[in-house]
Amino acid sequence: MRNDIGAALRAQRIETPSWAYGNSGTRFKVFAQEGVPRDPYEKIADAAQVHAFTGIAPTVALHIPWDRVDDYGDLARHAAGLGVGIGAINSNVFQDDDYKLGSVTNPDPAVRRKALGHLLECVDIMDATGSDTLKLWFSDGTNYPGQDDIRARQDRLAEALAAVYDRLGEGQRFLLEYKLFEPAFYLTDVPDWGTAYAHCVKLGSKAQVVVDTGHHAPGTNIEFIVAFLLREGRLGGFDFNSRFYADDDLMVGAADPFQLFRIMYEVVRGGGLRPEIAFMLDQCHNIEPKIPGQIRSVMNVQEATAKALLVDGEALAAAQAAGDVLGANAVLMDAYNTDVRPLLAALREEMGLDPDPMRAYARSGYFEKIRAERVGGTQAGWGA
Ligand code: LRH
Ligand code: MN
Repeated sequence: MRNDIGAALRAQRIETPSWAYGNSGTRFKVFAQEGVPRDPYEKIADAAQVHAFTGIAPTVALHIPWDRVDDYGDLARHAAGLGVGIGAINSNVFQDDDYKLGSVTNPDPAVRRKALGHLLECVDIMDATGSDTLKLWFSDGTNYPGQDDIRARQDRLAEALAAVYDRLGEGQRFLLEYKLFEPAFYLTDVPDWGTAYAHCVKLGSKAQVVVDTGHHAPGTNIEFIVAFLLREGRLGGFDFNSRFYADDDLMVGAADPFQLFRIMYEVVRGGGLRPEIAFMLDQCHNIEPKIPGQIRSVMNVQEATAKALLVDGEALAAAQAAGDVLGANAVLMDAYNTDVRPLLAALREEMGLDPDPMRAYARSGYFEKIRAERVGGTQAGWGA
């Protein structure tokens, strides 16, 4: 394997979400699972397992209030003791009764102040945990035309984002997440990358866009958005998952591994394989076991990245310059059709890891241990 590819793969960093280790589901049913964590400490212990077996998942994203604790410094020390760090802090202004008509865009100034208060509290938690990234997703929107004024809501949103931006400390940033629809079904106030990008550009370099791969209209060319935002220096990161229909939050690469490859190719081509870009998973393992689901997901991103790194850039550029349509496409497909599992198995052995993380985790007895220990208490979930 070329040294640069090996070095890039060893340096890859994928962040797992604390909420993927808790119970999750749909409006129809949340199927509880044995051994599920009861608190953020146990969630972080499970995330540390994913890092232990993959070697490339050293941080955990938190979600507030799902991961609220009395002492965030102690939680960060707990994580460090397990060999992981606290990643992005995710705000949550989508589950409080007061936010029915919106959070930062709500017509009621008192509700807007409450929402802003939560966002600023999340920056305090960044200070306490050493996190440098705040992730902002707003469920804000309307369900019927005329329900509220589109322009006024954008003014309110811009005002709140500016206040959060001003609160950010040295080395801190926020990532603004967009989503086409759900839970709002007529208008979402940050529905697409263009809206998120425009708000971020107005504020400054500490405001960047996060691309959640499940948040686009069917047929959207997501890798174009990635290439464009990278070129603009406004790609802050990804919420990786996959979907067949809507925001299904399935394992990344499971529904469309070719799309994930195309996205990672634009990341590699655009110089995006670097620590400033947060490669986060945002998934729900509604029916499958959660820790193996996360391990498989990290491996899916790793495989797509390895294939992207194998693209013969010189041959591709030559074919593109020559207008050789089929030749250029073939260069990309050759990389995509390369079985990278043997080289990744070898890489893991070089990293002192078992070449087969899924088998190694299954043999570790960790699941049997947590299933026996985690009896009683309240299993973690979305607390909706
Ligand atoms: C919204 C979203 C957002 C998170 C939530 C868990 O759909 O993608 O990133 O806050 O899922
Ligand atoms: Mn997301």
